[in-house]
Amino acid sequence: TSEELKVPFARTATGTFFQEQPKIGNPYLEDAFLQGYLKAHLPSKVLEEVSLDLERFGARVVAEIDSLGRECELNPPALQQYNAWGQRVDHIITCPAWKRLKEIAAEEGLVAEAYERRYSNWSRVHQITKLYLYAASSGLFSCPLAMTDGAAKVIEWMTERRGGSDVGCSTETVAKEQADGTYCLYGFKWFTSATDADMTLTLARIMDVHGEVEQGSRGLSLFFMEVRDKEGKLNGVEVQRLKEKLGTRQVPTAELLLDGAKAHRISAEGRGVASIANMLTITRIHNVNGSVSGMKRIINLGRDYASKRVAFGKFLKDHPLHIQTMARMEVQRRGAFLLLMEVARLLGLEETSMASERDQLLLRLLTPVAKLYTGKQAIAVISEGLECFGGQGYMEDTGLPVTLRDAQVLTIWEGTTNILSLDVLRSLTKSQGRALVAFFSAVQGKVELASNIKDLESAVQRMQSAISKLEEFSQRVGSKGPSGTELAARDFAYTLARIYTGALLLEHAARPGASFTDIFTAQRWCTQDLCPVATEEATGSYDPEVASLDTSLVYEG
Ligand code: UCC
Ligand code: FAD
Repeated sequence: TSEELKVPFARTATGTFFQEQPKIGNPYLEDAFLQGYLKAHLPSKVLEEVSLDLERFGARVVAEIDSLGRECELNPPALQQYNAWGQRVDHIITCPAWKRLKEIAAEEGLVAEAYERRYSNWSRVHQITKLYLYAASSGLFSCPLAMTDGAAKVIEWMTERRGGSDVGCSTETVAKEQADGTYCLYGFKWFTSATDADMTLTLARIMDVHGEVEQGSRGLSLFFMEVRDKEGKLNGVEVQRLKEKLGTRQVPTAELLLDGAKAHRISAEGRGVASIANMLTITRIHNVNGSVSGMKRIINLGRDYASKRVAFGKFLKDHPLHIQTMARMEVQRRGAFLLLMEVARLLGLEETSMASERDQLLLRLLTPVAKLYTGKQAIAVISEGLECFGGQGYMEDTGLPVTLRDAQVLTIWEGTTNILSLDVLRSLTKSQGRALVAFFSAVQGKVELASNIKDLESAVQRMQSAISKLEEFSQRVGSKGPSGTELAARDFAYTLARIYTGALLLEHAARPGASFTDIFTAQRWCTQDLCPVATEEATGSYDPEVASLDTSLVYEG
């Protein structure tokens, strides 16, 4: 009847209001901050080519990669242990989207770019920028790419049941030398993420003629092994089970038994841990990229949503408090992005033998600093990001919650926050303090660039005071002995991250052609992140005029 037709929720009708879905745009074109960075640093010819490539690739991320990534989340890997005839096959089945992502990665040269070095020392910046556009949409295919890159540099290796931080004590796999000089490996690998790889590099202890092995890091050597033989049969490897994980479910992480796997030793005996150092640098930089890329994606979706969703009679973007929340997320992303670019730039210099001693020390020190700090930022920003979508942010089928589940691993794998804080100390000890001298000199150089700019005056002052406090602290903490130094490791590493990021933001804001949002970002960081307590100056950031700056920060580009 006509009476029934007027009822909006009757029968198949589910109401008249449907919220529009948030969408990502071309992640290169929408990122004015990234474009500003490339313009400031790349030589003009390189900039011309790289920006064309990034614009094209950004369009491919939106049109093709993003939906493949989602498919990988919806179709996680499975393990087929036996075939229909009862034979053990241990076949890890991945979905077509995962395989397609592998092809795209090869087509785009997402790892090769770094080794072909078309743009000399800038090739790493090009590669990492491309990965930055890619990672958050890639359904974690960024993970095997990180390991491939690490292996290309040196190796890929595996954690055992006893644990993954203390590799020296936890690795039980043994290697028996064969008459032909190869080895057979026996052990249990507790975490192996690259299970669909063709080859792997792994640590094991060589048994002597009496069957004895040396314990600790010094007993470990590095081995290369192919996962399958020419007929496709597993090389003395059994896949025990796939891991049940909070996130990264797209990645086929498995427990493997090595039962006589044939392998070749590729490091000097007992130099296994030292020889994976290069890999640690590469994969940790990929981790930084995963963190920054994840932050960027949730912010992009959030700002699109804020211009579509109405609450209390206006768009979310017209509620200053909502936009202030997003602006704070964006400040974190911008700071983390510059730190990512800084380590990529230093890596590029090192790989082309153009790095000064200071650059090398900085690369060694900043890699763990950036990994540990951006991982924490990513979890916080992405968690806040889900809240920006209200209840929808919590709904699995929006594809939003997966971003938080995937972010949680960023502070665990590739070394936990504490292990990396201790690695920061290791880099200082190993360099006899020269890494810290390099740090202060690089920071001062960047801050000085900003010292004559009126709008940056108070930010520079805050930085100078933070630097002095850090210098004092570094001198004082040394006198507390090794256990006192160890207890300070995390706070110390966070402080290094905050100060270096502040210096990068100041440098960026001081360059010719910097925008007012660049200046505002540096001011914000130096007010809130160097010393986030509510100082008199901090209360200035609650002024109504600041709200329009918040909008510019969130919607720029
Ligand atoms: O989790 C994993 C992968 C998952 C997927 C990857 C995806 C990536 C991103 C995706 C984006 C979304 S793979 C497993 C990761 N595992 C770890 O990171 C291990 C954590 N544990 C550590 O980092 C520890 O610090 C150890 C195992 C590296 C070191 O322990 P030790 O036994 O106490 O080591 P030592 O005795 O202090 O160091 C042994 C040697 C020394 O050199 P020499 O012998 O010449 O004095 C150290 O200086 O190794 C050197 N070394 C280093 N060199 C140790 N760490 C480093 C380093 N970071 N750089 C350079
Ligand atoms: P633990 O070392 O037991 O850490 C537990 C806690 O103790 C942490 O909070 C840690 O910070 C703290 N802690 C430990 N030691 C110290 C210390 N000295 N001082 C202060 N605090 C300390 N590994 C691989 O080799 N290959 C892979 O492909 C791989 N894939 C993975 C995939 C996933 C999804 C996950 C979650 C892990 C993977 N790992 C892989 C293993 C990973 O690298 C380790 O789990 C990680 O390094 C932490 O080691 P652990 O598990 O032994 O933790």
